[in-house]
Amino acid sequence: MAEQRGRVLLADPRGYCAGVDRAVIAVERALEIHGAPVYVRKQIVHNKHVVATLERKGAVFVEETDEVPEGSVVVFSAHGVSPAVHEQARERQLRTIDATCPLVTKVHMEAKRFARDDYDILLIGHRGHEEVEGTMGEAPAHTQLVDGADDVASVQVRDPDKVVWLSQTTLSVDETLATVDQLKGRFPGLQAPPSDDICYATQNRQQAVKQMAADCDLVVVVGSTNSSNSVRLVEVALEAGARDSHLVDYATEIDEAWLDGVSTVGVTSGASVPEILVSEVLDWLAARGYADVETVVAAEERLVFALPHELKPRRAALAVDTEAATAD
Ligand code: 2E4
Ligand code: SF4
Repeated sequence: MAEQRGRVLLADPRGYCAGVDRAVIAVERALEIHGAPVYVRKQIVHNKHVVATLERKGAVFVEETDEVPEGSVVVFSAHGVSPAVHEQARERQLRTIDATCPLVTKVHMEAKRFARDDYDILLIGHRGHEEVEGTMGEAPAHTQLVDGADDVASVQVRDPDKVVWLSQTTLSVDETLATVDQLKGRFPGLQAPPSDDICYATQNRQQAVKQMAADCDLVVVVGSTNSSNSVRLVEVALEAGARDSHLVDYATEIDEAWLDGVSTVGVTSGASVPEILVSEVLDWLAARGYADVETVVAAEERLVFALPHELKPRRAALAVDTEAATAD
């Protein structure tokens, strides 16, 4: 056994949220019902291991629906799609299964509603992220992207008393509040979303990291580099006082040098990360003298989402996409 070098603080909650669980099961269920190949537009969730595992089971990941043979089954990823993508799928007679997280759909509904009421919508989020592209697509003529503080100065609105901010679901809570404060400096009448757009899972994972960060010499976050919520956990850890923090997909990516002089290692994972990858990190650390694991609990999560309606038993036959048209 390795000589004891220090302890591990393990964040709780971490890993899969209800939306990811539902999306991954949706692809597995689609494969069971329809057989391989089942096409998936974009990565179902932003995790290398999840994508590779589903590929081995017969999922084929594509960037756009025009890569999917006409009449085939296609799953839309958890991050959501714009009405234009539903339309393209309809044109190609694709049989769609929409695995968009219901909490992303909620933001789409807010965007549609505020566009219908002729508001200017300031969408706080990361340029190029799939979720932002999907949400903006609901009301492109009414929506401006605010990708952090640098964009605040260039925002233009028609009526400063008819402006609302919405956001991507996986942002840093603190950074978003700071951006909102700056926007309010320019538009005092700015309205807030009717309920939090940054979702419960994002908030809870950030809160757990905050609770342990100041006690950690190193925080290892398990997650992929294109996973917004996972990347945010590294930033939150450093912001909240961790001496060092790194994002890894697999335990084998941890550099032994990161452990020099380290007595407390924090471990957490993004919302798209299967627990097996965290277990492998804990084993890797235990083999190097960090076998003592203490859990840091920030919240209890019980939320479970029903599967997409296209997969419900009574509706085994898939309908051709019938999503309502855009508000614009
Ligand atoms: C859908 C919405 O958005 P992010 O890059 O964090 O996605 P990821 O797939 O890593 O996490 C799951 C998810 C999916 C989060 N929000
Ligand atoms: Fe849904 Fe939140 Fe999970 Fe994203 S992180 S899939 S919004 S529950």
